[in-house]
Amino acid sequence: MAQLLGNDQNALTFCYWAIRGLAQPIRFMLAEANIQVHEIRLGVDQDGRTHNEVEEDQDWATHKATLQLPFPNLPYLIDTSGAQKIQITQSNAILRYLARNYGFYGETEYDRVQIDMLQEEAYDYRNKIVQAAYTLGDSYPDAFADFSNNAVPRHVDGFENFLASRPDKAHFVGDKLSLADFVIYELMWQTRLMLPGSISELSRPHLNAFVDQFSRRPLIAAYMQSQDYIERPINSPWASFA
Ligand SMILES: N[C@@H](CCC(=O)N[C@@H](CS)C(=O)NCC(=O)O)C(=O)O
Repeated sequence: MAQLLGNDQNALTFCYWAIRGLAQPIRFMLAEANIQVHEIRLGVDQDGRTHNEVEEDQDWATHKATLQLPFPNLPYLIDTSGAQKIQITQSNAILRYLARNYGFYGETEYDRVQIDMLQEEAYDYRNKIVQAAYTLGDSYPDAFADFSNNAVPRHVDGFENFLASRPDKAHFVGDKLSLADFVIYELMWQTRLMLPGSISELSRPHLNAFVDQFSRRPLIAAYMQSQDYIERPINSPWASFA
């Protein structure tokens, strides 16, 4: 059982759990490109009822058996618009494919190097968010303290300082929206929720303004108002921080 969005005649099929997780920057990129997509959300029914962990595993196992992905994983993207069917797993590969197709991969080789570097830096930081969020029970406070004392200063200050040094503070690369902005937006938005006050006008003003500006882009704002938008959970509902 899964929740199906859009039309199965759409050339693009995108599948993930019914959480933000690794999918959210991809969903935002598709919204900003104004692309209609057939989306499959596992772990919920069509009417939105959340499945338990056993049902979740079963959802994915059953669905996976219907696919021929070379490296089965979630998220995956299938594009049937061209002569050759394109099937992609690995969220960063999906983001780069969409960014190349829809003009979010910079203008020059310099831009692309910056984008790649920022994307990997963001993924390192994301792994630390996930490590804390999925530490269960009595160990969570220590994991959270490690996250807030070490990961946040290292990575979030890195992004703040990078942005502060740029002529165009609304974008991480060049003077238009790029892949880097989608992934960094999502993680800064999560950081604000996990650690209130960590990204504010007082604490990290450039990131604070960047997050606000990104969320006011017309197509992004419209997506956030739509029924398809997932505000929470960020992580699996059973995580310590969801
Ligand atoms: N490096 C992979 C990690 C993918 C991953 O760990 N996916 C999780 C959800 S966040 C999953 O449930 N995968 C299904 C599986 O491992 O079979 C990516 O960035 O796409």
